[in-house]
Amino acid sequence: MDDLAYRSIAAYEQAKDQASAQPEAFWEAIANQFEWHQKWDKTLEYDFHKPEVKWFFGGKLNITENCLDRHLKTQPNQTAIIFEPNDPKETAQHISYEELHSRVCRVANMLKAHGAKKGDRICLYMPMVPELAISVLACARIGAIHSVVFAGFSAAALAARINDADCAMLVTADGGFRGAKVTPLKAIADEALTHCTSIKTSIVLKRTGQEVAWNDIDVWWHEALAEVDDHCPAEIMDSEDPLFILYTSGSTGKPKGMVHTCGGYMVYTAYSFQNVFQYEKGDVYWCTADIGWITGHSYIVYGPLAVGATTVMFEGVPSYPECDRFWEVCAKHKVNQFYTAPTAIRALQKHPVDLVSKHDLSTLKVLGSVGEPINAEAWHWYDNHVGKNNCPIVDTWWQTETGGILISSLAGVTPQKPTYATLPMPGVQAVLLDNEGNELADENEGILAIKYPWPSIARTIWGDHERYKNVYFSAYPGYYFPGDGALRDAKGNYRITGRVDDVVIVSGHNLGTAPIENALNEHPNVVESAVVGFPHDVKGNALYAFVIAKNVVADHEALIAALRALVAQTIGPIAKPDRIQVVSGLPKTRSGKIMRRILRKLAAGEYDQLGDVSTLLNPEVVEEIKRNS
Ligand code: 7RM
Repeated sequence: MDDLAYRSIAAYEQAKDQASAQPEAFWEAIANQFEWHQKWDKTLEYDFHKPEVKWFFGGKLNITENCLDRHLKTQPNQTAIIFEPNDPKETAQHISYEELHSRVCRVANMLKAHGAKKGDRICLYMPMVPELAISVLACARIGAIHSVVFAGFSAAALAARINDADCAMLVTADGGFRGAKVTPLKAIADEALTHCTSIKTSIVLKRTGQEVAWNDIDVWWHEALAEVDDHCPAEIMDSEDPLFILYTSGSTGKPKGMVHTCGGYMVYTAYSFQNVFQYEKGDVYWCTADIGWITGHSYIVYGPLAVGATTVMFEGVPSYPECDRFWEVCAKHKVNQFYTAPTAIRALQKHPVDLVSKHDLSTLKVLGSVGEPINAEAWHWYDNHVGKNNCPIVDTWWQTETGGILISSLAGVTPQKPTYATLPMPGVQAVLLDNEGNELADENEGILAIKYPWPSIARTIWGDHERYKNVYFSAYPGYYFPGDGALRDAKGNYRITGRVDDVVIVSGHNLGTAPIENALNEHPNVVESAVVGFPHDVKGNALYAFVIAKNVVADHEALIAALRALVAQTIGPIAKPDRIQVVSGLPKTRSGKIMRRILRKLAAGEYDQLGDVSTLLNPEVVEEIKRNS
């Protein structure tokens, strides 16, 4: 495969021009670099009003042949995955492309031996160990649709996702190591499965060695694997067959199962990986995300492997055993590209800088940021102390729904600007809209929208195409609406200002406020609740819950503790509100709609920006909330 990256500003400009003049020819040339069993009949078919998007339609391929088999001819001994365990005393693993290919084929055969077939949904609820990446690829090998559920999610959240996709199989582990904690994954999965009927087999990887309960459907990974060999021809897939489902929260209670398909997703993740990070053969690249999020799917597994890169997988957390773990690992594995989230940077920035400076970070060439807007202070700390003012920073804007990075600078090729994601990638047509859906020109602020498809756009929400249409294509007909606001400078650089809907990004995690409210409302003593985000110096945003109690409670602290536990149990610990205030009422319009805008101001302590509250049904509660906050 040729180098997919534009290595100079001239090459970039040329690509940008071609992409806007002849978008289909532009993407065809990129798609032609991959191995297809059969070339496509139609490059693009789309209608944002329907909505419908098809890329490389009629093409036949298997993404794992592009991520694995193809590299065996040219670089079988190249390291594909470097696994850095949670415990630094445990030996790191280097898995070559040849070994990865063999292990993926073997696991693929294990899945098949237990009944998995093309089109089945397989839920993966696993720690960040190589077997997770291998399971992802094994599903893709046999044409099964993987649905990875982040191992920090609760039993209830896991059950809801298994049931929504009607998964036939679960792959999990006895437990997972994360910092000083051990998560009892098998026990959580067992609890989840009491609410699920579709799972016929549950394969259990031994990771921690802890005691686990055993059920009829359970199979040990190592025992099942011993029964199969590593010869597994790839299932030939249509370009538009689903590759995976990944859930992301929405503004109503139910998570949205975003569906990505084989051909377009492969082309776009490889293209964006290579261009944004300017990866060069032999470099060591590390993305610190979890494979349970889209960042891990696209930029730990598929994008890097599609271009034959060496990708680091880290099991642990930045603060274990000490708060210099990231820098220690960068030095240990001689990392060249490092990709993390602003929330991690802000947390690490609080510690003495010698925790960074004592490590040799001289191999670093590129730094990346993802998940939320990066504030100026964090940007400069990252630039000064980690990059030593010598590494371009790519601030990458994208979503679960977009599959890959849509707005970012290309490291060292296009100009960076602190706090700006900068320019759309060649082939991505971003615009700013006003509230009426008119395109805004020049320097401006408005609603971010995309007016032409790119190959990795999610094709639907699993089982609910109507919702897909309503959420992304109805507010501004003819455009894809991501739900973010942005401003644009005179040079066309975008700065993402944040969500314009009811999703709050906490420590880089996209949390819908509605499911959290639903969880709070489950408590017998809660009448109603409203959850909003407020600025937090480490997490970016934190959650503030306003709760109306049924009975006048003497002990607010006990109720608050119970509510936090309830949210952790229903959704997961990351969704626990930082603040919970018991109130006698919520500010409402006369038609009964909660005024979240006012709650956001109250949560942020911006009392002088409340605006006119006299039109409220109950203006007195605003005073009460202020008094008791
Ligand atoms: C990749 C990911 C998506 C939401 C998105 C934004 C926010 C992500 C940036 C960002 C400002 C960035 N997928 N977001 N990246 N905001 N600058 N570079 O995070 O589906 O989990 O979240 O995250 O609001 O809509 S996600």
